[in-house]
Amino acid sequence: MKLAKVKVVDERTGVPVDSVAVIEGESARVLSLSRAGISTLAELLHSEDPRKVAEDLSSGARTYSIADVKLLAPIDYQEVWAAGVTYKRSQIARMEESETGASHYDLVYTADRPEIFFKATPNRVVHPGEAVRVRHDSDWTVPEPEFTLVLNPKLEIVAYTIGNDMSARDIEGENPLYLPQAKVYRQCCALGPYVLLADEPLALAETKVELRIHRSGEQVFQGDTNLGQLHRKLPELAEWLGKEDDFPTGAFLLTGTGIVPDDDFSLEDGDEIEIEVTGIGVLRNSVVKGQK
Ligand code: DO4
Ligand code: MG
Repeated sequence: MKLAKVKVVDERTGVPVDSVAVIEGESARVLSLSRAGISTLAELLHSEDPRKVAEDLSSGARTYSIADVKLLAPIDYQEVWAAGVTYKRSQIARMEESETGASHYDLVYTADRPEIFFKATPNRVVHPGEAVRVRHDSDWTVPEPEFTLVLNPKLEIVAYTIGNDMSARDIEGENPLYLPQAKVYRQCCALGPYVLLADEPLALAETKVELRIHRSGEQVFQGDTNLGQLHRKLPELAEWLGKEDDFPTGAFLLTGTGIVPDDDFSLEDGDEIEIEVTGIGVLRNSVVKGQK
């Protein structure tokens, strides 16, 4: 089952309100969450049985065409974290970009403990269709298309979504200690547009992650990978995140990129990014370059 956080105009009051929809093909069945005593997607996802809650609320729900609802990032109040160097492609790219840090990336790929870093708070996450940002002080920034885990407060994987871990490769490459500045800034992350409930088995090798970038109407990059290439197990990443830490509001965990454009590629103002993941959908965002 796929769910989305949506903004629709309340028929009674005429005021736009955030709600949750069950997505079936091109239609969105907008749920009356208050019937279940909840008010957010997170509360639904953190319930004992998210599918049952959504199914129960579906009866009598109003159906819209997806084109008529605004799709929001499926985040409420959770923190966003990310794993790094979880694919061979990322290990190689990181070693190429960093003279001083190359051995760290080499070591972390095979180490028991994965690289996990803080990525964003909800205010830094952009909605589908909105712009992600290239920092004004970066001349080499790329999108990182990442399969993303939605975790409840017990850090159980309750759903999957699509994430974009925007990364300033020049800042990260200059010195590994600059990682938080390369990764965390305004509009540094996109999530959505849908979450896929994780209550059915996931065929890793058949789950393709594809990145397409368009500039002035032309495709300037295409690359793909699949979850069979991921060097870590998904529950293992969630377990490491939870060691000696608490997530009372749940968390999103991006699981790393397996697609890195060639070193001469950087995003430009006005580019259009599409990240497609089998079974989830397509996350589309434009790019804005920050001004000094
Ligand atoms: O330290 C590097 C971060 C790498 C990363 O974000 C990734 O592999 O996706
Ligand atoms: Mg990443």
